[in-house]
Amino acid sequence: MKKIHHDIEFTVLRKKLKNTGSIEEKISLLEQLVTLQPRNPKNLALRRKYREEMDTLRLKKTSKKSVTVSPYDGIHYKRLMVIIGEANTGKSTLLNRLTGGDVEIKDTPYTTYKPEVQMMIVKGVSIQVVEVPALFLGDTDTAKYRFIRNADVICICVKSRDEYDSSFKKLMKYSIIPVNEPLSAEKKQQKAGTEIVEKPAMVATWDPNIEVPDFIVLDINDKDSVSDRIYELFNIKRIFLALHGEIQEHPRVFPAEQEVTVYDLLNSLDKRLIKRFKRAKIIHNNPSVPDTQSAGFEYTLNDGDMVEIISS
Ligand SMILES: Nc1nc2c(ncn2[C@@H]2O[C@H](COP(=O)(O)OP(=O)(O)OP(=O)(O)O)[C@@H](O)[C@H]2O)c(=O)[nH]1
Ligand SMILES: [Mg+2]
Repeated sequence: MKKIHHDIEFTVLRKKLKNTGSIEEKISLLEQLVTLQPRNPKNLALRRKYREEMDTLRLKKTSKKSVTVSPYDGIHYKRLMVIIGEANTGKSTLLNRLTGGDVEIKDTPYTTYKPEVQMMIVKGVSIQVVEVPALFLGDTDTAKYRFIRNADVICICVKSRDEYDSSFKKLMKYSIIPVNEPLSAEKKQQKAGTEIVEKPAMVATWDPNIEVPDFIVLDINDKDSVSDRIYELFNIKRIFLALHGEIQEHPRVFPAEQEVTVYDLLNSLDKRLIKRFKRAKIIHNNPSVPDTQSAGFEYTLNDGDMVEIISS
């Protein structure tokens, strides 16, 4: 008798479920439905379906709760440079110069109100460049500073020496210390947790008279000098590859301090290349060594070298 009662109860709840629109009520009805033990095979099949529906709705409800609102969340990168500074310091101007972007530039401060994401190619290496909305006094946007902590290189735009000092203080508050040099291998390991992180940095300005102790200060309009400095601060090594006689446009990138042999290169590409390897033809970037040279597995590659793999 009890089981028959469950079938009736099941039908009643099922009708209620059909007529409700709210997620909470639906979940509550489904929770009751799945605990019933109907005998009718049709109801049993339905119960299975309801169990799945309940899981889906629960998931929907929790994921709605944990929705993140930081505009920085969706920005993924391998190499990231951020342009930061107070309002109206030429951040967008520099971003557009470097990347060919078309970000809005205006006399009024705080024109850039959300992170502007662009891409630049330096010596064949792609780098994501993001203008972070202006830093300001009393700024409590922790997502913004967390994003800066995760950057590889920062460029601080300033209109005056004082502005550099106040930007520096704001960074310090979040334990970010700009440094005028690339990071050592050891320091690269520093994770963006709560501890102090050092960031290779440069200062960019319109005013040629501004000096910042210990820092290279560059002209915002001098795209080439800024690009060169960016490359230095990333501290990387590029190996260009030629496969089937064609040089690939984008090089493989390694940390500058890492020793990269022909073997390491093949290993990072496709292990099958190791098996078929006969020799490598190296075309040097370095003018002091003979132009082309034949090399084996152990040969150590330098920044800018081009490698053609001869395989069987
Ligand atoms: N002093 C000086 N100002 C310039 C020069 N070139 C442009 N500006 C002005 O600087 C203003 C700000 O430039 P933006 O590149 O928008 O500066 P921003 O730092 O991105 O500004 P926000 O996004 O508002 O924080 C612009 O209105 C330009 O007119 C220059 O060579 N010297
Ligand atoms: Mg701007």
